[in-house]
Amino acid sequence: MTDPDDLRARVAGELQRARSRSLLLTDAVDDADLVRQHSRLMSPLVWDLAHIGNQEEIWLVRDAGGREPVRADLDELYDAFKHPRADRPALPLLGPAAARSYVRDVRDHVLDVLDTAPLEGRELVTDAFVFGMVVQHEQQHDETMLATHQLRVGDPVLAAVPPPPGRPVSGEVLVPAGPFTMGTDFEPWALDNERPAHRVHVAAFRIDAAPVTNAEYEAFIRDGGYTDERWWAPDGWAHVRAAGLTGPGHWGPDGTYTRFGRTEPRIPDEPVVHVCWYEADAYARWAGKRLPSEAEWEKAARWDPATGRSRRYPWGDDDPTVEHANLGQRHLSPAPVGAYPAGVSPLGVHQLVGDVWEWTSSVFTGYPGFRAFPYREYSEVFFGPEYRVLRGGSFGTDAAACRGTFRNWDYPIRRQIFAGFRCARDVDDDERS
Ligand code: AVJ
Ligand code: FE
Repeated sequence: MTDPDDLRARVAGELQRARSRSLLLTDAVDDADLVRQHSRLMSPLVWDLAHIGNQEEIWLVRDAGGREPVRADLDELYDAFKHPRADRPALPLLGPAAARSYVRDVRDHVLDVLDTAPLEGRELVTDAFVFGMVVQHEQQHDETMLATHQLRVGDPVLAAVPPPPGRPVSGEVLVPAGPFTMGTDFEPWALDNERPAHRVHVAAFRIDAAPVTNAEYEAFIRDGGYTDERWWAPDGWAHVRAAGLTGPGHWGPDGTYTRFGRTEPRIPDEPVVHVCWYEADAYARWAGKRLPSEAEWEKAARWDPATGRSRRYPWGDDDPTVEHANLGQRHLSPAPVGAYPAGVSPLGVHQLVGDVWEWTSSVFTGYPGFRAFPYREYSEVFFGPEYRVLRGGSFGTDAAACRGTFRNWDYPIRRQIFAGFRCARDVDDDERS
């Protein structure tokens, strides 16, 4: 059992870390940029900021704390289900100064609640879970705001050290047939869709040892991949032509890409990013492979052949450090393949966590025995065939919102998120042993 005061200190530290990041992302631009909509797919940054505060008020000030509302009148404005992103700029939103002061007020109340919160108790999870959920909510919106920064036009305003160098990694890793434990009952901050733990039988398969790189993806384009219907799912073919796609998002002519306002030569051994599910699916077919299912991805990431146990992360049960994975906006790009030898899985698969979200072939559904917690709108209302699951987190994902069990989802046409992929392949009967 963790001492409640240690847990309190840890929660306070995580809340502070998330807030520093939110402020970094919103203080980096001027007020005109904060209220502007940089893409119809995204909210104005000032909406994200106040929405973070409003969710924190609802879950921690009112629900966990039992306190009076700070600003009950804001609930409607910042309810993501009431207003699609495209409509948010037209709302009577709090301006930059008012939004900043609102999130500060809410946070003051929350730290007060945290001082006396029992942080233990409930049936499914402890009270600390609600704090963990709010930390993850802020970090998830911070990643969304980072994606908005990528769509923003103008001079660069973000800076970071470059990622560590790569080393050659290629080929595939055989994952033998057999059951493994998918999902979790133990991970304290796991969200409802990661629960419960359940056994899944997975047939033998091969998975790429590293994510698909820019150089590999360029070969697909050079081979006419975007104009050859054979490689595309029917809906994907319709989309690629209607949208006029010719390569990943933010790629320019002459081998460049633009990220966070800087145009640079593409790095060949860096994982490709800003591709939609249809592009990943088409590449895989062209390569004679397919996308891994979610269960395959998680088995490759968590299953330890020595013990048969599922680990928290590919490298073991320890929380991520900068040696393990490219997470948390420490760098402003994916790292080249082979850059994280300390993060490799027991079977030898690299960079499953961090760098780029990885598209899987799976649609988003609840695990057997799923129970919505603490609200249906986090996951359950998204279950269904229209969303594909992504795994592993990106360079923009904070460790607080990233685990071997963590599930993300988006529409198959979307590529504003930091998404790439790796491929998998069935094992032929004569190869099985
Ligand atoms: C899990 C990233 C798809 O951003 O829509 C934020 C996370 N849920 N606020 C999203 C979320 C409510 C969610 N994703
Ligand atoms: Fe939200």
